[in-house]
Amino acid sequence: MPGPVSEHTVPWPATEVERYVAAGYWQGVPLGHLLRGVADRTPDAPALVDAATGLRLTHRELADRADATAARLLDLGLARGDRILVQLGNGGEFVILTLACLRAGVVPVMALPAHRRTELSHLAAHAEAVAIAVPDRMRDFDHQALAHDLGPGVQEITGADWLVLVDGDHVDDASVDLRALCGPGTGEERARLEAACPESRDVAVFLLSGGTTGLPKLIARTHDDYAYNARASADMAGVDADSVYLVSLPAGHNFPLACPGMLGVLLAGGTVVMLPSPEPTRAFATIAAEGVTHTAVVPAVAGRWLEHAGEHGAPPSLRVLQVGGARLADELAHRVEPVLGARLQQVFGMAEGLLNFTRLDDPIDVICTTQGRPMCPDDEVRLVDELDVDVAEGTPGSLLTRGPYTPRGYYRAPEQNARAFTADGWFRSGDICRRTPEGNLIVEGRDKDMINRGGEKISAEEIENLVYQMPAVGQVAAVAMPDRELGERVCLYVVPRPGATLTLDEVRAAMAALGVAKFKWPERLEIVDALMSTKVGKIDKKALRADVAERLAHESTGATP
Ligand code: OOB
Repeated sequence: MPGPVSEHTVPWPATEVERYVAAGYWQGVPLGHLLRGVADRTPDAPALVDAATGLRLTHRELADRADATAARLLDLGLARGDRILVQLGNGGEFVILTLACLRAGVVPVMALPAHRRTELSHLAAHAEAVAIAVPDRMRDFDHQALAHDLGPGVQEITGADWLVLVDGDHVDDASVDLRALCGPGTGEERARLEAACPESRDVAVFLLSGGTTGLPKLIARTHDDYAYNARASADMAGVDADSVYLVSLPAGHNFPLACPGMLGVLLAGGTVVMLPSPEPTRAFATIAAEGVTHTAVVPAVAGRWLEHAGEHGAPPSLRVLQVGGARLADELAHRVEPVLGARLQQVFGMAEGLLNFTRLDDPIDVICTTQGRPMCPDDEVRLVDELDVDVAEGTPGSLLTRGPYTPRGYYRAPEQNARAFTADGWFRSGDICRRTPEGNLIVEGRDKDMINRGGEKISAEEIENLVYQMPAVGQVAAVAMPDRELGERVCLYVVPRPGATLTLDEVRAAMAALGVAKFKWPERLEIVDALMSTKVGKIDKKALRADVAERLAHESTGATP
């Protein structure tokens, strides 16, 4: 049977725990209990709107549904501490199921709708999941069939049954109907759940790391730390009971989940509106119809929204637009307030913890040209050189951090932890930042081998490992190429084996056959005789990035390199 989660998490040292409790960051109350408390205080206030189905629930109705769903999860045989992969679109079921998990102590592993066999089978195996929640179909893909296909492989590892919960009109006999599972209950489930609620130090959710290693790592966020994450973020964004927050980024990302996202807004007694995508026409119509006051987007979406607002006008209710996940160009930042009529809040965060925000009342220059400063007075941030020595004030350095909502290690990953964390518990974010005299951070680059495609993080090593499975490939390097729309896309440099040839279409077909999320598929291929290397013989990614940038620049001016 799957082992307990706590065996493989890295706890904060006892002295830090004491400090975080004494300071009031960790309140000792599990998230499900906190949300139930909100429902008790403001039962009739609106809590959830599913813009696609029209479902509307008050805080009491949502809490009751969460309890009813939690009880049904337990009836299905799930137990506190069990893991469930959640791969749902942005809808009511995502919210109800997530809250039900928090209530029952079942730990959701936040997969993305774009994930396919490769990602899901790894996540299920690594988390030793006993269940998965998927849509029946989404964008022409049969998620239900894949979910069942994963079963035997996962069961071999866990030795437990594999449950497939399906959201949609076509639920197979072998699946559990998620809509029915998330339906109203009798109102009597509450006592049962309160008798068996998780501890506040338990793992509440597993987030996925942005990824620099071969396979994505899991980040175990506890009830205590994640509740603080959500609550303090709500303060940063000026969210209160009157706030209406739109979720249009994939809801399982930390940003729309808890920064403040769905959880922070619900904890504040506000309303969460779920929308399947940030496509501007639909998003603007929803913002106007629901009186949305706050939302979070990545820079690529902010750009599309600005363009759309320029032509069609902006929805009047929006007060705060949070932008994060990738560096926002100063030029776009300056247009947010005049064009959208909303205050811009830059958010430089990571699923591993640390969150930086520009404050709503910061000077406009700070808001538009920096990525803000840490949310918590007890966030520790150092900027260091290659030897982990602090750099001089004002010069760029690699960001290390510790704090009350930054776990001390990845889940079940001692080898990666030895590299990603220092011996005294600092997380190496891999971001190169500079600190302004006022204490704000500017993200200037990174020293991690990752490609940031419009906010979706892609590990170069993961792509390279996959491409190495192709017989035609002798040597490969995946690097970021600049892109006007998404910031970066994946470019592949390949040295073919003698006599072999390779096309981009073949690489993409191989990715499809392996079942890799489409956002990771390379979008350009350079066939070369040799890969540029550094003096010590390592592949010179910096030179390769410069090379592709130069090629693109030449192509756009029509010149040949
Ligand atoms: C957010 O979280 P992740 O885990 O998907 O990615 C974290 C990484 C950071 O280490 C940094 O490299 C990059 O994404 N990043 C930014 C940024 N926000 C994130 N780079 C430049 N400017 C920014 N504003 O992306 C995330 C988590 C919570 C809130 C917001 C974003």
